[in-house]
Amino acid sequence: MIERIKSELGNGVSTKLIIYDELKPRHKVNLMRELGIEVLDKIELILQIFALHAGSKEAKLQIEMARITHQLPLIKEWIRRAKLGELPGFLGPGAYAIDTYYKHMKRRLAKIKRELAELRDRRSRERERRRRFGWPQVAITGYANAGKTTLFNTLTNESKPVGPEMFTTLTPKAKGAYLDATKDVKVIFVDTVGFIKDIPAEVIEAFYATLEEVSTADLAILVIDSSEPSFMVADKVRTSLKTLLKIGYIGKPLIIALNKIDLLKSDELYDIITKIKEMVSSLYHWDWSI
Ligand SMILES: Nc1nc2c(ncn2[C@@H]2O[C@H](COP(=O)(O)OP(=O)(O)OP(=O)(O)O)[C@@H](O)[C@H]2O)c(=O)[nH]1
Ligand SMILES: [Mg+2]
Repeated sequence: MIERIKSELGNGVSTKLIIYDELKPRHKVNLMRELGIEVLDKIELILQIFALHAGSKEAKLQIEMARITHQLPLIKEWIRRAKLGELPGFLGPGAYAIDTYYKHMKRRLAKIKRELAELRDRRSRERERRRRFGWPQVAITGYANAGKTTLFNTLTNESKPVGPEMFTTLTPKAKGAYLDATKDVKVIFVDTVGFIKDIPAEVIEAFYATLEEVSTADLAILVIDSSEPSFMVADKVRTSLKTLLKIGYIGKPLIIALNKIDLLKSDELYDIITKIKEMVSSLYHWDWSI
C-alpha cells in the first residue's frame, strides 16, 4: 500500500497527503516517516477549512483549541518515538525541542480554555438576560450545509451569510422575532454551527458554545437536507437524534424541518417522510413533528 501511495505521489511533486478518515497518532507518524511529507487526516482538514471561515474571536479560539487538542497526542507520540531513537532528527527539531514545544502547547491550551470560559460565561449571562424577558429560545440545528442559516434569516428577517460550502456559520447567532402579526409572541431564534459527519460533536469540545445553545433551548428545529440520497438522509437524522440526546437536549419538543424539498420529486419526498417518521417514533420519546 505504502509503495502504491509513493508512486501515486510522484517524485517530490506532492507536498501533502490528505487521508479522509481519522488517523491514530502512531499511524500518522509512520506515514510521515515513510513518505517524508506532511500528512493530514480528516479532522485536521476540517479544522483548516474552519480556520478559513473563522471571523469571531470565539470561533478562532475554538478552532485553535480543537487543533491543539488534536495535535497533542501526535506530539506525544513523536516524543516517545524520538526518545526511543526511532526518529532521529525527524522533522528538524530533536526530542528536546519537541518536548519544549509540547509544554508550550499545553500552556497555550490552558490559556485558550480560560479565555473561552470567559466568553462562555458572557454568552450564558446573555442567555439568562433573554430568559428574564420570558422569551422562549428556539435553536436551529442540523448538519453542515443543511440550510440552517437560510431558515434563520427567513424567520428573523436577517441576512447572515449562507453558502453552498460547508461551515459557513462558525459562531451561534441569536435574534428575536415575533411569531404572529399581532406581535404577541416573541421568540429568540439561535442559528448554530452544523454537525459534521463522522465527527461526534461532543468529541470536539470546541463546539461547546453551539452545543450549549442547543441543549438549553426550549425548542429545537432539526434542519435536514432532504435532497441527499435517502440512506444519507436517514443516517443523518439518526445521528442527529443521538447527538441531541448526548448533549442533553432531552424531554423537549423537536421539529424536523425537511429542507431543499424543491430538489425532490413528490414520491421521493413521500418515501423520505415515511422513513423518517418510522425512525423518529422509535428513537425520540418526546413531542416531535415533521
Ligand atoms: N435548493 C435549495 N437550496 C437551499 C434551500 N435552503 C438552503 N439552500 C442552499 O443550501 C446552501 C446552504 O445553506 P445555509 O443556510 O448556508 O446552510 P447552513 O446549514 O447554515 O450551513 P453551515 O452554516 O455551513 O452549516 C446555500 O447555498 C443555500 O442557498 C432550499 O430550500 N432549496
Ligand atoms: Mg449556517
